[in-house]
Amino acid sequence: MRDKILELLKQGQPEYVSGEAICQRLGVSRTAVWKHIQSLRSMGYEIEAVTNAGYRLIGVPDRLYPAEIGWGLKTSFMGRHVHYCERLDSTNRLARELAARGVPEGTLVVAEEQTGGRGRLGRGWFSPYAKGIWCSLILRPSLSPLDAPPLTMLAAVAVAEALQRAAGLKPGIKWPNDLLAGGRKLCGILTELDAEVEKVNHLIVGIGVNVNIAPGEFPPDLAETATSVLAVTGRRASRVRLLQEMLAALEYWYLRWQKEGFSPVLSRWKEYSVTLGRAVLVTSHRESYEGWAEDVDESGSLILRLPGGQRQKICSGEVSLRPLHDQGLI
Ligand code: BT5
Repeated sequence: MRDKILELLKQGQPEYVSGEAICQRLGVSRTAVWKHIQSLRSMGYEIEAVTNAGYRLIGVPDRLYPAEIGWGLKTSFMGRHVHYCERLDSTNRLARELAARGVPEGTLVVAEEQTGGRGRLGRGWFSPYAKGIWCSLILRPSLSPLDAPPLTMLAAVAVAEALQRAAGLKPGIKWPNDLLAGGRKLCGILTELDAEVEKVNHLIVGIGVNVNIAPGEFPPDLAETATSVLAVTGRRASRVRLLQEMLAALEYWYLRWQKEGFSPVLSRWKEYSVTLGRAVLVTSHRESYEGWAEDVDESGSLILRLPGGQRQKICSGEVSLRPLHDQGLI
């Protein structure tokens, strides 16, 4: 009911919507409307109430409320079911639980703050309150676990496009799926699988985007390596708008990938790549390789040209980009 009242106020903007009209449209009493208006105000909505005119929405809080995400969202299933939490240990952890309970494909878990945000290999993810997008999506593609890596690259492409559309910032993608701006990390993606030998049951795509974190707000260990939309552009960006663009781009590429395979995603990925054509150091399991990042193949693996001339295929690992001045490129 509260969200329906909010919708009427949004539709009415910038005019007043009379209390009477709300009562009639929704079949509730004046007192009930008043209670919901109070509840919206306590959530941070600014609503003017004027006798004989009605209610007018004049300010929307900077929160990733489901009603905000849904307003103007251009997807058919991605992000159509939202689990919102103000504070959560990890959106990936909750998404996993929900996926096991059978929630629909495209369900989104989003938190204003994560107290135990996770990176890969047990690392942490800094996720301060209302300053980023900390979210996880539940997908149920029919594929074998071996074919999952391209989906993470697909997510990186979608977030890169969304950043361009919503914040006017063109990030680079470092293989396989870190988004960088000015050489610093802007977004990280953590994909977790629940699979049997032959078949993926569900996949959790966890995405963390630093949006309105001021440069001085990063903890010391990230001060030199992390960045945010605010730090790069000098402007605060709308997290709701950015998330809506992310969901739209994710749905677009996910459907396209199901119809046409990985090829179109890979070409788009290459347009954003800051790894290919550069000297890199790759640490993979216990081995590390230095070489020239030559290509990414149809399975999402990185193809390195080693100093001896042989090619080395790498399925997973960490890439350090060698500074351009060490490569004689600048
Ligand atoms: C990642 O791991 O880049 C994946 C991060 C995924 C985070 C999202 S947030 C929503 C969802 N729920 C979760 O619990 N997680 C996902 P990795 O490549 O392992 O990078 C982790 C490393 O990045 C850390 O060890 C830090 O050095 C650095 N780091 C931590 N927080 C950061 C931040 N906010 N911005 C940039 N770098 C960060």
